[in-house]
Amino acid sequence: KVPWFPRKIRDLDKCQLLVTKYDPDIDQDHPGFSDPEYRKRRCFIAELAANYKEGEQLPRVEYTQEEVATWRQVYQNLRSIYPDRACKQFLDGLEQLERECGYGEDSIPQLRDVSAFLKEKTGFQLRPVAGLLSARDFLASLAFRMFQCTQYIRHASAPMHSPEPDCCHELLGHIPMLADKEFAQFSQEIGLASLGASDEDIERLSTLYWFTVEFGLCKQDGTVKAYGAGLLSSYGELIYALSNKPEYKPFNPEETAVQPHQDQTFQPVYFVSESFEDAKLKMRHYSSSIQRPFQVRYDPFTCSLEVL
Ligand code: H2B
Ligand code: FE
Repeated sequence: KVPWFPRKIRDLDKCQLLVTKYDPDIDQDHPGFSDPEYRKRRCFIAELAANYKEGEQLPRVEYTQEEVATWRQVYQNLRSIYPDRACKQFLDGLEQLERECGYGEDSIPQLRDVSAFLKEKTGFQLRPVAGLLSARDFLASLAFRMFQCTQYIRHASAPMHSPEPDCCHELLGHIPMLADKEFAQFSQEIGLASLGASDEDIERLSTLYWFTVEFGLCKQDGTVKAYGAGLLSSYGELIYALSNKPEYKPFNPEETAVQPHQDQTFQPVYFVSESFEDAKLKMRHYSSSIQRPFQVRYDPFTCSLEVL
């Protein structure tokens, strides 16, 4: 039996299954666990996402001075090491965001503005999400060029690390890459491959997503650069990943899909692609090997899927 999957963009309102992991209300090790103010704030922002319905204006959040101070620290630190370590698509996207979308250290960009920016560049759009989503729901939204984005920020006591996605991770790690046409297509294709797939195939696609979109490295002009959002939003891991201390393996979906991984500390191994083009072609080949009793095609005019 084929698991349910969204057919039209409105169905993404039903793709909101949260995974309770690193929850500041439950997890005693969360940096915000013993800060009732922070937990209240998180609940408020989570409510905005929970009440959001497809087609509505994205909620704006009035960030506090303390939140902006955290953002500033993250922005300054990372911005200073991007030029040597980030791939050129990322740097190009970030520069455009700085010029055209108000990116900078002085304010946290609003999802509404960023979504409008991306829509013009690659057709990607954003919707707010309350926290960590199930892999199936998260990947399904990519099929529609929709990126589910958290809107809260990490706790001020730990600006350099967040155990869960937060707006620094989304806005600095993911968004500049989603402004690149080829990367946008790569992301959507992973999403399309996930629709109606078995739990085992979702697990493998999720691992591939992890070692590419989150922690991927690629060759550019003879050196290795980062394109993964988990790297581009973590000062410590971005330096570590390119330090020659970890293990490097060539990106090869069959092998990468079954590589064990964890999210507690830095990755012990990273996968290096020859180029985006190469990663995309290899992923496409892998995806076509996933057994499904139907084919899907995305219709950009209606933002819906044709199931053949
Ligand atoms: N949920 C949210 N909110 N953001 C993510 O970046 C994210 C997610 N990534 N759920 C997913 C899981 C990813 O790690 C893969 C697909 O499992
Ligand atoms: Fe992410």
